[in-house]
Amino acid sequence: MTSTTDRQDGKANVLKTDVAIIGGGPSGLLLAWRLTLDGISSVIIERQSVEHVQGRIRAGVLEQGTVDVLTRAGLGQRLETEGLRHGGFALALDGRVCRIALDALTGRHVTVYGQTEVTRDLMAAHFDARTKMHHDVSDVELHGLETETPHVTFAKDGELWRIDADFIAGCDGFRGPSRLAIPADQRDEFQRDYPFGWLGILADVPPCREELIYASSEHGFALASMRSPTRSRYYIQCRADEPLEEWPDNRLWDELKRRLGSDVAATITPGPAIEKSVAPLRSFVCETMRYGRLFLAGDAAHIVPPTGAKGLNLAVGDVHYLATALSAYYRRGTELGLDRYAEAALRRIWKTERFSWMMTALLHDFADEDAFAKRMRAAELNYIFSSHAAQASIAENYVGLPFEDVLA
Ligand code: RFL
Ligand code: PHB
Repeated sequence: MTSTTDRQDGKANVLKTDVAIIGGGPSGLLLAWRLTLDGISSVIIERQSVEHVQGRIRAGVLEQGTVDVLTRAGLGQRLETEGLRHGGFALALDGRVCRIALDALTGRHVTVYGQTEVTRDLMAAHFDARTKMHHDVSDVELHGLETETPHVTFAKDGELWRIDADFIAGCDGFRGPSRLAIPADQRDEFQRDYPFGWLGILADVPPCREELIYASSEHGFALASMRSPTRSRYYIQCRADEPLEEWPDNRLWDELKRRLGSDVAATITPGPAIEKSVAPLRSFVCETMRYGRLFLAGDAAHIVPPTGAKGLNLAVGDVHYLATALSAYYRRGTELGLDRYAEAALRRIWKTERFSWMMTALLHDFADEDAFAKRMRAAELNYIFSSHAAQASIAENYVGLPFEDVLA
């Protein structure tokens, strides 16, 4: 069906579509694109402007499964030429380094390609296809989720709008309204907040190494990452409420060098920050990923701490399952995939939550950690450094767990 516009019901402009998508981040954009490819109509509503969505600096590492999903959806052209294939990454403990050889241990690799680029590719595809996207909307509300005729209302430029749809996809991140539209007594949620955050810096300087380095040091965790051969991304563990103004560029570069150790420090090229921000670390799962005609996907349903590089990859996994299920519904009239969506997605989500939690616990300094806990953490890292089996387990999770067939 094609979306139809502008019927007036007296008060609001009314849109009619198959799937109303709340949130135009990577989850919402990819879902809409997959539906478009299958001839299913959708309307995206997004709280922020196009420029704001495209400018957000977030994820950097794509699993091979994510690259495959994007490539199969015709979004692989720039990713193929500009993405950096990484066959390994390093774990460092007080200056000693252990390479996790992803390629040798799993036969797979990851691709460094920023979330900003994934978003740009998706937006470009939608602009070409003239997808209905409404940015800068406010007052988004979900209605009739338990009926067969759900709808969404919102405001834009002082006018009221209403979208009548068969389904609503909540792709509006951790703070969006979709999850909260599920009655609290019917929402099953699990959360762990960590007593620290990450302070990130993006700079147009060459990366210090060809592969990522995750470092645990007596001064706290640090990560050396990148976006391209000329753009670096670094992070340090900091307080969850760390004031950014206390971190002029020079102080941050000095701290990175201290935590990454003298060998790596010698190869760091400092430069002016083009972005600097603090992000809190959290693990969160809402197991109620379906409520009537509402389906949650991506950060709306779960958050992982960034230590495993999994947030965007999990979001793409959800969307792959949901798009497959919706396609089967519209093309073959089967609700099987929709009925299985939450349980199939959650199996992958919980395993990925475990990996992200484990990597976070392994590499960060915890304020309440006693001397014994510190020794256990060092012993665990030392074990990983010397064990092929332990390295294989980390590699298997880092490159990404396989997808299930949601229709089988
Ligand atoms: P998003 O990206 O939060 O998008 C949700 C969209 O919904 C909009 N929205 C609303 N729209 C309409 N009405 C409302 N009331 C709305 N409220 C919100 C928002 O404006 C937004 O546009 O969720 P989505 O699409 O599910 O995508 C998830 C990813 O963004 C996220 O998981 C990753 O960025 C996490 N992440 C990483 N993931 C990886 O896979 N690999 C990484 O290396 C990685 N590194 C990271 C990360 C996240 C980080 N931060 C800042 C949290 C590094 C960091 C520092
Ligand atoms: C990033 O480059 O932003 C990045 C890389 C790996 C992570 C988290 C963030 O684990």
